[in-house]
Amino acid sequence: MEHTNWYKDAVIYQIYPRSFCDRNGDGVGDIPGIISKLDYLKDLGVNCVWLSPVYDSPQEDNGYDIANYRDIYKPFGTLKDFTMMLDEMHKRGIRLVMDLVVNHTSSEHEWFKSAISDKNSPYRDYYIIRKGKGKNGKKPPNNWSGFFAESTWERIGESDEWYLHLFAKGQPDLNWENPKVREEVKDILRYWLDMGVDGFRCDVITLISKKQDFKSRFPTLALCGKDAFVMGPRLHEYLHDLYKDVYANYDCMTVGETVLSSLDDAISLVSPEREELDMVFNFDHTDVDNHMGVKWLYRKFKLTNLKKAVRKWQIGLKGKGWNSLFIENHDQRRSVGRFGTDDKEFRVISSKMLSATYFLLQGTPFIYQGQELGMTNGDFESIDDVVDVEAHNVYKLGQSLPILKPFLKKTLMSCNRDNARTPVQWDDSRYAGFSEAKPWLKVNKNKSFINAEAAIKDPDSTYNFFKKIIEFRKGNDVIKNGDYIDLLPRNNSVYAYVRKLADKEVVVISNFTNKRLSCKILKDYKKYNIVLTNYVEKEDDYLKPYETRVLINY
Ligand code: ISL
Repeated sequence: MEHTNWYKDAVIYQIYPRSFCDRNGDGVGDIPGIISKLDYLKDLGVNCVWLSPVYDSPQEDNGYDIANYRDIYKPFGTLKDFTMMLDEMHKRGIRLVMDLVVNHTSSEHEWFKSAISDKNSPYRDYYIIRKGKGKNGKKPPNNWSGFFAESTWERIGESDEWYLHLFAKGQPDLNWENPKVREEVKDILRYWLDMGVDGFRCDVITLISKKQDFKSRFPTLALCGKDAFVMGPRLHEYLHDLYKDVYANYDCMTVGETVLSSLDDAISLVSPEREELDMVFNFDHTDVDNHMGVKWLYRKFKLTNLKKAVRKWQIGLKGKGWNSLFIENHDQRRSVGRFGTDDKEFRVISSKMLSATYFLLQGTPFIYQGQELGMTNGDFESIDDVVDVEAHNVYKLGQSLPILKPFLKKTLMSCNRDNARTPVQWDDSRYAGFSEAKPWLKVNKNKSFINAEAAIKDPDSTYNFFKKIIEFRKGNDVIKNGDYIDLLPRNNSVYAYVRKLADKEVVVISNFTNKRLSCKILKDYKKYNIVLTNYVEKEDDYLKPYETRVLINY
């Protein structure tokens, strides 16, 4: 089947179903809730949805722990609801990309339950089970540490054997060395593709192949052993195999979440001739305000670091692969109030500035639910307001290791993942129009003025700015294929770049500070037409706080 590469013209909206819209009144979002908002999405102008997991799951990690790959988590709805949603999306010209979580299953998956209850189970080798160390194997097989601030090994009952889990205990890693596991994954992919879904966002896909020595590594602060499980030795082989046996037969797309991977890794994954993945999500730009990729270790934001990360990927992938563009997702805190911006006085202005700045880069843009409303971080008062398993593990670690306390004091509340997971604010009613019942996670008080109902009516809202920018992007060849030129790589206040295709240029000039600044570069583009901006009044040589201007010469 010919791949039309439709994703290169897509604007993708990520739905985190638990927090999107609740229609059955249980305080948890659901598929009927999504269906009820499809006209809203159509109106916004997006033409593809990435749906975070809706599969049957005990929800230890909100669905990233799957107990049955072929069914829907009951509180979200049924398979019938799902096919209706898919149908309604397609009717509106919206494609659907599912989340594919196959580095691990849930510990409630039948495979795992069988694997640990019976040594002779045919599913035993579906997982990574190793003998422990020490007397009676009471110590874990090695010292690897995982993503959720806990050991990566869990002992199987009182036995001398342990299973590997790079994430929570309830997320045992699958053993991809076993060809049966790979065939199971292919069957799962075909099941959903045959139903009509258009592609997959492949969760932590760079972790599926592990070095088989399973030896301890030199101890490190975070992710000890990562050389054994990031970009493992058989990753390319596994991905190509999926491509050849499955993706090649459908006009679908894949975007891989590639934690801790370099630009060279990415090139090796998305170069079209290799037939592995279409795009990857890299995190260089979201790591600019932390140390060593650990978000709890906050580092002051510097615009030049952001530009450096963007430059590296815009130029590095040019002609070799396709970029994904995002500044928010369900694991990141909200963008407004981040990257040097302000989520109070200049909230609307700065959210518009951020959107113009990332949306017109080369690649496929993603919008995370609520980002189009300029939604802010949660207004959590204490850890008791937070649900996320990762945050609770980190909190416990902080309690046991006082040396971490000063770091965590600031970041536990402001950086935890629930900041992006608060219920979408549809209106200013008690539960923000998300639900009739008390939601599973606290609604932000600012729903009284940040909500979709108000935003749709207000021509100056972030929402209406997004509509314009999506419209401007549509079919624009300069944005799709033009070169990227960073005009002020060393400037820490103004981000200015050109997209250029033959003699056509799109120029974006954004002030990343809350000050009015003189900006010489504006003179160079005096004759260009302003197509988008977040202020009505403009000065020739000055940028107002968080001002952005998008200019064209054609
Ligand atoms: O959010 C992170 C740390 O705070 C990331 O390291 C995150 O764990 C990593 O990007 C992998 O994320 C994906 O897989 C996880 C799941 O919890 C995340 O929601 C998902 O996006 C395990 O499936």
